[in-house]
Amino acid sequence: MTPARSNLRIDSGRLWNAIHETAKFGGTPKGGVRRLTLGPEDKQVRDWFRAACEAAGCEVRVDGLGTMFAIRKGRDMSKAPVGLGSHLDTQPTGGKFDGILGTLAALEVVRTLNDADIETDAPLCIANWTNEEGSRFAPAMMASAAYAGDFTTENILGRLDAEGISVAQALDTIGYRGVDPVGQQKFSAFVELHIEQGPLLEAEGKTIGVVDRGQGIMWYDGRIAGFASHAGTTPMPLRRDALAAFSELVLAIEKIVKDHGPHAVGTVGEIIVENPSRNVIPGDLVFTTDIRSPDGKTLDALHEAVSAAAADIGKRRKVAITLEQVWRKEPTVFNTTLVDAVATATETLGYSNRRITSGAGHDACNLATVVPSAMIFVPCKDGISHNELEDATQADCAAGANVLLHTALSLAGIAD
Ligand code: HGY
Ligand code: MN
Ligand code: MN
Repeated sequence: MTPARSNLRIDSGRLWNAIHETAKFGGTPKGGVRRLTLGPEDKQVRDWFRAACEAAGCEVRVDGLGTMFAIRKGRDMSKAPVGLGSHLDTQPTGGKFDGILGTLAALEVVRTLNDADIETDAPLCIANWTNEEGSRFAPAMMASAAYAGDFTTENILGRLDAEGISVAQALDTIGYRGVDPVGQQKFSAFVELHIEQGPLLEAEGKTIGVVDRGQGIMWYDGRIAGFASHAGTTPMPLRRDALAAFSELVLAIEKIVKDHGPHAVGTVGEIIVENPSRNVIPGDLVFTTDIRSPDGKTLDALHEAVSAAAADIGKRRKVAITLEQVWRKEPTVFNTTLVDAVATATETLGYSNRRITSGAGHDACNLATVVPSAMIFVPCKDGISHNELEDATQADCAAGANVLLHTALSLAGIAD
């Protein structure tokens, strides 16, 4: 690569401005972003993203699950593009960087190549994957999972949110149900930049995480059926209290996961008591659970132990506990050639770095099952994410985007 090319850097201020400009779509008083997938705020950011990509000379296409693909032409259009990007949807109490950094850094790569009048040999393609977060519709990384063949498009279109609205209806409401079949857009490789969403890089003073693995994930839908009765007249030994049973199960899950540690985590993030009332013993409730480990056998052991605990608690408390595993994502091993390309770009740029396993799931983890894929991490403040306090520095975002730029150039080649 000529010295001029090797000295190429993204425009840090432009990337930083784009991150903060899009943060207004769903911006919260606490400085976070609430942009649930396929809602009105997601439409706003999608429209912004489409306009920005088209202004940068990309052709924007949308597939049947709303995933957006912005293609920057290369010299040889017979070659499959190098994929970049991430997601623009957020958690209910999300931040400005989760997903957004990777998607806007990919746009910044295109803008930088335009400014430098550099044509790549293979085309580039920025992806904005629909519903990475999985908060409104399950599972997480939903559209990239369908792209990877884990679910049919029809199955995903029929998924319902808590109000009974389907993915199909939500896509139609915001006008992002595209005509391209899911999976039509091919890639020669896919590289995703993301904040670490954990504490390691910051604690070790490292600028870049060269991601070589990702945790496996299991999601459960749970239900407990006890018996609603009078809070004042029902003797304690006769109660079939669904909420008391749930409470015991939550602590049992926490203990089981800790006993399988240190590389296992478990969370019960949602519970809804049906027809709650202060003076009625809870009869019925539903809940969800998220359990993860980088090791597939540990996932199996966790599944067995948690299922046994639910059965034991249900029997002792005379309540019916159902724990349905609704999603299992196997642990990810990223493509070594691509991981090495990220490492080479990072070393050439002189950024401190370390290999790292991703605790969070990402679209690149799904892509990795069908396309050579890799990820780049940058630190986030105090390792906080999925929280309105989520924060990162302009310098680290720029560093990550520069690694993305030079990794993309090494993979796509430059047309001389
Ligand atoms: O759940 C995850 O790991 C991702 O943030 N959706
Ligand atoms: Mn994310
Ligand atoms: Mn997230």
